[in-house]
Amino acid sequence: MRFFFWYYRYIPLRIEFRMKTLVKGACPHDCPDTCAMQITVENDRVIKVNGAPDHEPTKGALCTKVAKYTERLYHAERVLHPLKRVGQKGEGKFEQISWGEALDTIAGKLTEIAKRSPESILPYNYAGTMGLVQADSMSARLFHRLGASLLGKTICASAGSTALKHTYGAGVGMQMQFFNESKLIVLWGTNSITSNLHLWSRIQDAKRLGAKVVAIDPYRSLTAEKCDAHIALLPGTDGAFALGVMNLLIQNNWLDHDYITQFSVGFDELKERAKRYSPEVVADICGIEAAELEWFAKLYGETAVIEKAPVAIRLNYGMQRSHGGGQAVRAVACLPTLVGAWRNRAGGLLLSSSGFFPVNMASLQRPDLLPDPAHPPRTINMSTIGDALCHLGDEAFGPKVEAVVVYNSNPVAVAPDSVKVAKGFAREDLFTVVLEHFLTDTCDYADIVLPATMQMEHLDIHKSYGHTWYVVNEKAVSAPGECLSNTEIFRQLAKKMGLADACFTEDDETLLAQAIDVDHPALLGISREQLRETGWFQLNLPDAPFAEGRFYTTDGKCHFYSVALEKEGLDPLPDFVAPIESKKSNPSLAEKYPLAMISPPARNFMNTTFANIQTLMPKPAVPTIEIHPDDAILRGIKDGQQVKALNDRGELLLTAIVTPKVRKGVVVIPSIWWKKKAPDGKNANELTSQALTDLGQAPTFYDCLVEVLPA
Ligand SMILES: Nc1nc2c(c(=O)[nH]1)N[C@H]1C(S)=C(S)[C@@H](COP(=O)(O)OP(=O)(O)OC[C@H]3O[C@@H](n4cnc5c(=O)[nH]c(N)nc54)[C@H](O)[C@@H]3O)O[C@H]1N2
Ligand SMILES: Nc1nc2c(c(=O)[nH]1)N[C@H]1C(S)=C(S)[C@@H](COP(=O)(O)OP(=O)(O)OC[C@H]3O[C@@H](n4cnc5c(=O)[nH]c(N)nc54)[C@H](O)[C@@H]3O)O[C@H]1N2
Ligand SMILES: [Mo]
Repeated sequence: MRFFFWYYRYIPLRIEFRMKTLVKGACPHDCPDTCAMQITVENDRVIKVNGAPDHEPTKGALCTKVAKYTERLYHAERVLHPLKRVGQKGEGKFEQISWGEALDTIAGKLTEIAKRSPESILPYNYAGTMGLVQADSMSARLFHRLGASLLGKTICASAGSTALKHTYGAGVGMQMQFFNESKLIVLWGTNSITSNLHLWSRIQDAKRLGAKVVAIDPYRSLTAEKCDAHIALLPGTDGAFALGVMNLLIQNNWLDHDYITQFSVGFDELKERAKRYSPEVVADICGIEAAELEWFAKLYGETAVIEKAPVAIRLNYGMQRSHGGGQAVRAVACLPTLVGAWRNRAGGLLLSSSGFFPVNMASLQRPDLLPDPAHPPRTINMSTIGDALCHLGDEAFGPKVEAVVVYNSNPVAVAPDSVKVAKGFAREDLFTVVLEHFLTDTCDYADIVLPATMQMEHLDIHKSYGHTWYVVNEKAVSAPGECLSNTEIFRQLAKKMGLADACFTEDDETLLAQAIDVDHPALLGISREQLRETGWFQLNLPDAPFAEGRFYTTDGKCHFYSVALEKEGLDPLPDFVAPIESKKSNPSLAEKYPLAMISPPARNFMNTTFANIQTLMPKPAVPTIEIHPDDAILRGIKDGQQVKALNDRGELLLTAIVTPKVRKGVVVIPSIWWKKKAPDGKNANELTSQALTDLGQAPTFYDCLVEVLPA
């Protein structure tokens, strides 16, 4: 809905020329906050982007990146026309072509491959926009209809989401608006100020009301710095820490026996398992003092059980990017159940809220269009795209990939083991199409680049993984140049390919209506019209959804012991699963490459999005690596010096920042840079591996040993 007001309200004669419109938007980016935006439009141009003041999670504030959205929207380097490659793959040389030529070329190529070997076509997409309409609706229908390979969408959260599924039944937890009432908040593997700003403001409210805040993170992040305590364990050792806490909770009887008996499964088995993790064992694995663990367990246990005060854990994805990330999330997820923290709305754990949303994915994506839905095509894991594109095909793998269509993602920069990814995309016999806003590292390998609309130029609706409101995004302005929305591009492509199914003509309004199931109890009392009028809708949920069990598992209980995992031949109990690359688990590798590298988000980037906006560049605008003073001295590295980080997969140039903010033995590369913006055309993923996690087949970005040397 649009609201009109006068620019010069006392000069009504000029209203026709000076009318401003306020349009309701949703921030499209891959962030838990999913802000409601207020877009100010004048003469079909966005002149300002604000946070909606009356949307509870947003509270009128946006992060620095999105507050500057007009710089991204009206950027001089935006892709405005279809392009075809004229240089070598990777060179990034293009010339403008017409939509007709672009669609004819793509339709011809995909039709020919689909006839012969449909699984040789691969869509590659992620969360460049999280909108239910623009992310993967019309596109999924088209690829399903062709029988293309399916994509395993694992690159971000699947270790954690699989872990939660096997513990709580779904990606559900406590609600962000109650964190301000918590008395103890644990920020576990998350840098809230960077990646979850609107939760941070609640945490500050809680602090003012006397809450203690503890960070568990190998790095003294901006957030950790502002906490009351910081436990700097080694990367990938959280599972051991959580089991150590459990062991002490049990030994000291800091437990809510009633809650455990009524609402959990497998306490006795868990108790046995936890016994293996004495403070000494944990201290050794995590590289901390036993006293740190003892202090933390006492604080958590006593606050919850003796004081009966609400204790909250904000778990985020940092800790699940190591090989044992899945079981580590399971271990942490058991803690609030042991102390009965769920009884209070300000207690429990939040990793993701996305499981609360009743989204109608089947309507949007139409898997029934598959040639044989009972025998779906193979799934290619996006986290091992390097190996997949380099594979020439065999019995086990199936046919080699011959065409890849990329949208809402930048795999050449974000996928692990980048040398292989680039090598795969450089294959001369691979046909690559990229739908984009900018000429990213991935576009450089494309045969055809298609100009896509940005959020203010199309319609959408969003769920959130950090709060429980649907947020609608109305189209605010016309698209520039020849840009088309993702949905429109796939509609036109389907038409060119002669796909006659009626679903390929459905417009965005229809898709939006299909996305949400207004008859679901969580949406009780809302109509689609009202949703559009207000711009957002808070799901109907109890304040404390698990106060009396009612987890999303089949029996409504929290599964310490998971029969489902056991049936898959996996460990039914949470455990510490060591990193693949660490001093303890792989001493010979550590001899060559002794430093554990993590590459978490830089504050002003959103993955690689915004990493081409001049005013958001860090100062100095060069990729950096943070290293502990002791590790630096050992290597003769001085602050500000050029260094190279390397391992068997590759090497890259960085500027060293010598700082005690990283613990000894760890280095931090704030990410994710556009490779081509770096002096050597590389980023942190030159060093990361394609190894996967224990659960969920997710990448292990932070399970990566390197050496750092003066350049
Ligand atoms: N500004 C900004 N915001 C973002 C993003 C962005 O790129 N920029 N990315 C978005 C996306 S896609 C996601 S998935 C989320 C990610 O959200 P988070 O998972 O909260 O990511 P970070 O804020 O980097 O916090 C991760 C923290 O985990 C720490 N860490 C690394 N390894 C370990 C470990 O083994 N154990 C523990 N305990 N801590 C560890 C890192 O040092 C870092 O401080 O953020 C989203 N929000
Ligand atoms: N080393 C290292 N690597 C990482 C991570 C890390 O912490 N360290 N984090 C990982 C994580 S958590 C994630 S989620 C992934 C993220 O990886 P990606 O999902 O690839 O995220 P982005 O790099 O932001 O790329 C999204 C692209 O989509 C485009 N886009 C946005 N909206 C639209 C649209 O409406 N239409 C079209 N056609 N395009 C659009 C943007 O311009 C942008 O180029 O990266 C992973 N890679
Ligand atoms: Mo992510």
